Amino acid sequence: MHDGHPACSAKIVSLSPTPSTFGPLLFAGDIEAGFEAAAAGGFDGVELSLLSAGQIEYARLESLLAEYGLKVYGIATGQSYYAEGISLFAPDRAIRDRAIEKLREHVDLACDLDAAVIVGGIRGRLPSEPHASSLSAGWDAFRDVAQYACGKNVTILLEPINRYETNIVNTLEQGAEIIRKLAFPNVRLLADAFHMNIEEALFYESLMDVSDVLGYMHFADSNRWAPGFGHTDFGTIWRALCDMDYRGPIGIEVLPLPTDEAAARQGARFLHGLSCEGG
Ligand code: LER
Ligand code: MN
Repeated sequence: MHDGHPACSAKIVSLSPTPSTFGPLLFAGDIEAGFEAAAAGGFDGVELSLLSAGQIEYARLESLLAEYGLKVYGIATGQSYYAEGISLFAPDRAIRDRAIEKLREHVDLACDLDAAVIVGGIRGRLPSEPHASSLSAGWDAFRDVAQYACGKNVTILLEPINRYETNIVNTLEQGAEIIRKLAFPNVRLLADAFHMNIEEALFYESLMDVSDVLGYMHFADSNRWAPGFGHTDFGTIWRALCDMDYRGPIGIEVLPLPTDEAAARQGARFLHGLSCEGG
């Protein structure tokens, strides 16, 4: 059951079925090893980072999920930008259209898996001073995907990302503002502790201020290692999640350091150690 306080939130770990240029994914290229570690760590499920929806054979995925007793909670889509330069805010319309098409395919897959689709890295990055026209075309593209997902009852997660990776939505408040303005029932905010550590002035206040739209968390420490391996103040983050009665998934999205296995073990240990009495 995952409908109690945040200590009962679904605990998940981010994996990639293929080797990836995007770093914070465990067992990249060996999905079975990832599932085995997720099950051994007592995770409820996984987030899959995919270059495209067709990258993983559905029947094999279903059988692995059944075998290890796991569920896919989220599909991460940023690899399209990092590996292929395909982004939702690209000034070139043909590239934006390609991003929309890819995201629609991710939505179809997510619909079958009862998972959410993350729009983070795939937003891309605009030339130094974002032009109003590119921004508005990008948000039109985002709206197109959100509308399509709405028809399929799939949640779209907008993830603010730090300034060194994108210049389109860095802070939680910027993300929340857009979500409130667009007013789709299926668009929620994904807060990643790694990006928050760079962009937010205060963990507690920034989270409480977006509690109306928050739907998913990524936990990674200040160095993007598993929580507990860096200096991020997770006690304060956890206090906010408890105070707002957060119930969404909590994912470990971390670098495979010192090893994939050690990162997964630490992520699991950390999540299992959280309670609403102390954190
Ligand atoms: C993805 O979840 C993320 O956190 C970004 O750094 C890149 O897409
Ligand atoms: Mn993230």
